[in-house]
This record gives sequence, C-alpha cells and structure tokens, in this order.
Amino acid sequence: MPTLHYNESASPVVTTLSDGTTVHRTCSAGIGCHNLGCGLKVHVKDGKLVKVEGDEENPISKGRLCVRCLTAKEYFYHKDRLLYPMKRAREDRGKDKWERVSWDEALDTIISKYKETVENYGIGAVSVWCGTGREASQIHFQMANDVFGTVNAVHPNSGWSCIVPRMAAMLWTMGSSYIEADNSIGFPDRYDDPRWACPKYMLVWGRDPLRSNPDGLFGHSIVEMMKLGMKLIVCDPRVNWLATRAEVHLQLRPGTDGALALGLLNVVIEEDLYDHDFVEKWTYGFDELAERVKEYPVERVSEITEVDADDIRSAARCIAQRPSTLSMGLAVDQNPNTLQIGHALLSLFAITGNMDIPGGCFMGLPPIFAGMAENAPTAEAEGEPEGLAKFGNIGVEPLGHDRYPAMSAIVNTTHPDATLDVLETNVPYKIRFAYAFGHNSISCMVPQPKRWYEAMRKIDFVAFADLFMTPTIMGVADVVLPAATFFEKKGYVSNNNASQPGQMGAIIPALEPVGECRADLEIMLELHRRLYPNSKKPGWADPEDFINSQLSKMRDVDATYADLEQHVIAQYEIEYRKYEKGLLRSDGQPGFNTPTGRIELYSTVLERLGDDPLPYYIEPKFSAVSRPDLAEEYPLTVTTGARRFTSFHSENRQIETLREIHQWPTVQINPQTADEYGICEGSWVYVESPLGKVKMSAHLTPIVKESVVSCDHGWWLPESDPENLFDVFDYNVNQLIPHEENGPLGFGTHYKSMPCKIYRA
Ligand SMILES: Nc1nc2c(c(=O)[nH]1)N[C@H]1C(S)=C(S)[C@@H](COP(=O)(O)OP(=O)(O)OC[C@H]3O[C@@H](n4cnc5c(=O)[nH]c(N)nc54)[C@H](O)[C@@H]3O)O[C@H]1N2
Ligand SMILES: Nc1nc2c(c(=O)[nH]1)N[C@H]1C(S)=C(S)[C@@H](COP(=O)(O)OP(=O)(O)OC[C@H]3O[C@@H](n4cnc5c(=O)[nH]c(N)nc54)[C@H](O)[C@@H]3O)O[C@H]1N2
Ligand SMILES: [Mo]
Repeated sequence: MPTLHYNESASPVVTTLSDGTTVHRTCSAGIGCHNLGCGLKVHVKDGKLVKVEGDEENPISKGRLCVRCLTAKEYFYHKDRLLYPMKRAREDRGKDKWERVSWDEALDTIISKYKETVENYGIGAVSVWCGTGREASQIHFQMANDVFGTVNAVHPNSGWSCIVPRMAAMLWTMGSSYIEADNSIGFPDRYDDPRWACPKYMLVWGRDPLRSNPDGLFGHSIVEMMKLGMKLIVCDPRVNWLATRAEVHLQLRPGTDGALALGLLNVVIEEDLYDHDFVEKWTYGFDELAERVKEYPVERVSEITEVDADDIRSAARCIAQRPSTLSMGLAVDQNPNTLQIGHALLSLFAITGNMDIPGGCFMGLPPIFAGMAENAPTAEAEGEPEGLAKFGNIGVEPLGHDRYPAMSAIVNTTHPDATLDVLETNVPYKIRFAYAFGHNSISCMVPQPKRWYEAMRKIDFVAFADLFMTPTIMGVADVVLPAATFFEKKGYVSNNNASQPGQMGAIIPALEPVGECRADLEIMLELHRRLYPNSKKPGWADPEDFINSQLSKMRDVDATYADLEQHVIAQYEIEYRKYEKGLLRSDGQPGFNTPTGRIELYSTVLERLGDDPLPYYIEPKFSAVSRPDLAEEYPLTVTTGARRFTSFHSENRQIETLREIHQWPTVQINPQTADEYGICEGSWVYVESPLGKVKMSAHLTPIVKESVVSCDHGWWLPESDPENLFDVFDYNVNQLIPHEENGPLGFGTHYKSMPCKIYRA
C-alpha cells in the first residue's frame, strides 16, 4: 500500500568538483545518532574525508545538519577510534592490557567460546546484547536468533523504557504500530500537498524533538508547521524552546503525567468536547472511560501535578479542536505508569476524532517491529538455527518472560531488569557467553550500573563491537571488534520499518574503512559463514543480499538496495483513514486491528494481560507523597537525560569541538534553589538520591521548576584513566536510579523522577 516516490531530477550520487574532490550524497546513520537518514554530502579528496555538509536535495532534512554530523571528520579520524580487533586475558578485565590480533583470531576465538558454551551448558547460557538505534539494533535479533541460535537477546534498558511501552499502548489499545504526529513527511510536495492539513494544535508531551529528532519526527518540521499556523501545547517540567512558544505550558511535577492525562480526558468528556460520531462508530468502552475519569476532576489533578487548573482546562479545549496532533516522547516510557499514560493520551486523541485524519495522529500499519518480523528463512546447513525470531513457535522463552509475560506480546528480548537478576543469582541458569554491540550499558543504559558491571564480569566470555573504547568494554570485555561508520558501509534507513509514512534511503559508502574496521552486518555475515559453512540461507550471501531480503519483508514496499542507491532517498506515503477502508486489519474489514475491531478505550488486551483495562494514575514510588520518610533528606526531584545537541547518549565525549560547546556533565538548577544551597554557576555539586551520588557541574537556569533539577545522562570522561573506567562511576547519573521498579506488567521505570538532594562538592 505505501507509494514510493523517487526524485528523478536530483543530482547524481557522486559529482566531481574542479579540484578533483568528489562529493557523495548519502543518508546518515549517525554519527552519534539513530539510523535517521538525514541527507549528507560527503566531500572526499585523495581518499580522505574533507568535510560533511547537509544535502539540500533531501526532501526531509533539506540541507539541515546537526553539530554531531558537522564535526564528523573529528569523529572519523579520532585517535581513540578502535582500528583493529583486540583481546586480553580474562583476568585482565578492567586493565588496559589489550593486544592487537587478526580478524581471524578474534572471530575464531568468539566461535570456539560459543561452541564450548553450548556443548557444556546448553544454548540458554548464550546471550546477545544490544543498545539503541544503530545498525546493531537493526540486526540484533538475527544475530541472536539466526547466528547464535539463542532467544536471549538482551536490551538492558530498565523496564524497556524506550519506545516499546508507547508501542505496546498503541498496539494493544489501538491495534496500530507507531502513531506519530502527521507532518506530511511522505508527500514529495510536503506541506503543499492538498491531501494534508496543518494541525491546529500539537500536544508535545515529554519530548524535545528540536534536540532529539526522536524516532524520525524531525524537530524542524515542528517549526515549519508553526510557521504555517500550528500552535503548541507543551507538557514538560522544563521551559524548553518549544514551551516558550506554547499557548499553554503544562509544567508538571515530574512523573505525574498519568494524572494530568486523565485530567485532560475529564475536561473533554465533562464539557462534551468529544466527537460523538467517531466515539459511537469506532470506539469500545466509552461509558466505562467516562466513569473512570470522574475520579480525576481538574482540582484533584491540579493538586497532584502542580499544574494550574485553568491551564488544564484550556489545554483540553485546544486539543479537542480538529485536526490536532500528539507528539509523545520518552518521559511517557520512563515512568512505571507508562502504559496508562500512553493509553490515556491516545484515548484523548481518539475521542476527539483526531486519529488517522490529515494533520492528526497518523496511525501506523500493523507492526513489523524488529523482533516481531517474520524473519525466519529456510535453514539449509546442518545444525543451523531456524531463525528463532519466528517467535513463540519454539517453546522456549527469553529470560524474565515467566515473570513478565506481557513482554512476549510486544517484543522479543529478555526482560531487561530480570536479566540482571539472572546474572546475579544464576537462576534459572548461569549466562556464560555474551556478544554485545552498539551499547554502553554501564555508562548509559542501565540503572544501578555498578551492579550490572559486577554481574557482567561474572560472564565467562564477553565479546564487544564498537567504534570507540568505552567504560563497559574496558570493564567487562575479552575481545573487542572495531566497527565501521556509515561512511564505510552499505546500509538502509527507514521510518519504523515502513509502517509509517516517511523516507527510505541508502547508506552509500564514500570512504575506505579506517584501520581494519568492519560493519556490524559484515561481521554478522562472516560469523554466520564460519559457523555454518554450507548454509545457503537466502539473503545471507553478502550485505546487499541481506539488505534486499530485509527490504522485501516490508509491507508492499517494492525497492531494492540498488533502487535506493541510485536515488539516495525515496519518500513513501500511506493513506489516511485506513480504518474506513479495511487497510488496518488482516481480514480486510473496516475497523481497527484489536479484538473488538474498535479503538479500545476499555482495553480487552490489557485486561487479558492482567492489568486494569482502563487508564489510572500511579504516584511515583519514591516521591514525597509515596515516601514522606525520604522527603526531609531528599527534598528535590531529579529528572534525567533531557537530550543535548552535542551528544548522543554516551557518545561524542571525545570530540573536541563538541566538548568546547558542552564541557561537563551538567545539572540544571533554578537560581532560587541554587541560592538556598549556596551553589553558584559552574561549581561542582553532588546530586544524591537514596541509592547513590554523582558529581555534576551546576548550571543555574530558571527553565527548571524550583523543586526540580535536571541532570545529563551518559557521562564518562574519555580523557581519564581507563583503569578507573574513565571515571564513569563518578559521573553516570544512573547511580541515582533504582533497579526493577517497573510498572505492573514490567514496563517503565524512574529515570525521569527520583527524590534527591544537592550540595557543593
Ligand atoms: N541529540 C540527541 N538526540 C537523541 C538522543 C540523544 O542522546 N541525543 N537519544 C535518542 C533516543 S534513544 C531517544 S529515546 C530519544 C528521546 O528523545 P525525547 O523523547 O525528546 O526525550 P528526552 O529528551 O529524554 O526528554 C524530553 C523532555 O521531557 C522532559 N521531561 C523530563 N521529565 C519529565 C516528566 O516527568 N514528564 C514530562 N511530561 N516530561 C518530562 C524533559 O525536560 C525534556 O524536555 O532521543 C533520541 N535522540
Ligand atoms: N538516566 C538516564 N539514562 C538513560 C536515558 C535517560 O533518558 N536517562 N535514556 C535511555 C535510553 S532511551 C536509551 S535508548 C539508552 C541508550 O543506551 P546505549 O544504547 O547503551 O547508549 P549509547 O551511548 O548510545 O551506546 C551505544 C554504543 O554503541 C557505539 N556505536 C555507535 N554506532 C555503532 C555501530 O554502528 N556499531 C557498533 N557496534 N557500535 C556503535 C557507541 O560508540 C556507543 O559506545 O540509554 C538509556 N539511559
Ligand atoms: Mo532511547
């Protein structure tokens, strides 16, 4: 159903300038980013990277580029880049005693440790680890299932608090894959397309797309729509740039999102602002929802959230206008109340008739999310795993799904927090082998990182692939493989596996690899070749073959790598009002892809999974309300991880220009609060929660509420002693965050709301 558009009149992929410099158009996958596909022009002279600039012919990024890509040359040629495979003795973990080895030796070591593990302890002892959004995460499940034959794919982000809880709410209550604000991204003529309408309002909730471009909603498209008349409602405890331009800024107490969302529903229903026709025809359980939201009158919600009651009313009245749209972000996931926040916000836009209309909330096609893809090719070599990603058919489940069975209904990894329990207790069995790529858990992903660090050190053998040495690799790895940047490899980018309108593009190599770097995909194919030399698995011959087989699994998308490479980028559009046309259900009937065929305001799926079918509020577990005993010692609330232009998670701290712009791990403090504690601009302070403390440089700013401080995440100092793990435990804010304080079904956690105190260091 998606329609692909190529721009036939765009410049060729490679042009040559008068001085012999070649300019290569491509799509980015980083540097220091997700596979988002900003358009790039890479200037190459005598085989060397000269500079990178934005590609103004890319219909989506239109020549814009962030500071991380603009400094790509510093990254590409950085002295700290890993250039060769290395190994060290197990007893030297934590010591800077690496020894260069050949690729053959590194890969053979990994394979022999793997075989030894399986022979002696069974396949359960094998695990494959991955982080966020790089090529590594595109192939995480294939690496786990098809190469190493294990269901234990690990993504150790507590409560899977990145996009998956939002996706679960979307899938289970609306039968949709990612539901995104409609910014005309699939139309070649963008905002001029007569089928599109400009949203009257966008509700931006716990998201800062100007900095994060989260999951492909580019921040600049919000600014473009503001220029066309779109107004903003922003829900954020900080006054970020968007909040300063909002009609209403809902500056809530961190973590109270659930109450606020229910309060907005209360206003829309009490004031009869909803779309009766849509509710009648297309939703299930309106009366039950109406009864539930009576428990959240505006005055009560105002008390819980610290948001002015009149602001809640005005916001609800704005959103109820059609078309209005929703952009919800990470603060929705990083909360144990996550599924209910998602369900409530989606219900708000459903009952106001804003689902899948032009300028409203664009519904995704039924999901083809990585781990759920039907990616089981035929195995032909003896002993080759039959693509365990055909999940659920093999009678084995990833670790932790016994305790959190709902996890199986959305994603095919171990339960993140339960994985630590297994590592610490060896129950039900000991994990002995780990292949890890594209993540830096003890600097970034996991709460209580010292526990993970100790636990990962118990694994008998750990191999890592990365572009740089990291605290995690220095602390726990035995073998490290040098990964390639997108300048050095073939790949593809797409929005949510083409389930959303957007772009699909080619990553086209412009440079020879530095040192002996190799792409993750090449490493995977090589491991597979060595493990199953007789395999004739379709799609596994070489990177292009693999990319083509992945593209062929996307719904109705007819494109090969060669097609994309020829044009660099394609846009694809998907229709509106798919529910009227039978485009959302496998039976071709009108309606939504849910058990009742309707949008489930009363969720039969949540009910079946053992949760309340209606949205409800959970007070943050360690707040002054829940734990008055902590309130005196820890009077402030800390929220963490608001994105910065100058870094992508724990990356980019080596890049001089970026460190000039943002030098140290920083805590934002309201000047009033700072005054109270005798803290001045730029001084070092400790931020301490009941679980631990970290050092941060103070930045005094009125953008945070007086009772709130906001800390950077992902910090370590590449310039510090490797054998002190680059001081990661002095600066990684996740030491303030608890392990396994997830919501009832195992999702969400407290990255964005913990009690704390601050004092001068
Ligand atoms: N430059 C850059 N871009 C990135 C990343 C990066 O590290 N750097 N990371 C990428 C990844 S993996 C992700 S998941 C996305 C995330 O990107 P976003 O979804 O935009 O999330 P954040 O930047 O974490 O937070 C957005 C806003 O939430 C606010 N906030 C804090 N606590 C609360 C709360 O309790 N409730 C509400 N309503 N708001 C709150 C913060 O003040 C902040 O302004 O960004 C991606 N893009
Ligand atoms: N306190 C707090 N903690 C958080 C968050 C927060 O908001 N607050 N956000 C959370 C979220 S949403 C996420 S997604 C996680 C992210 O957590 P991680 O995924 O662990 O974080 P990264 O720093 O992105 O780690 C990626 C590593 O992969 C390497 N890398 C980059 N590109 C490639 C590649 O192509 N191949 C290979 N092999 N390696 C590559 C990088 O050099 C880096 O070392 O952090 C979480 N942690
Ligand atoms: Mo994330």
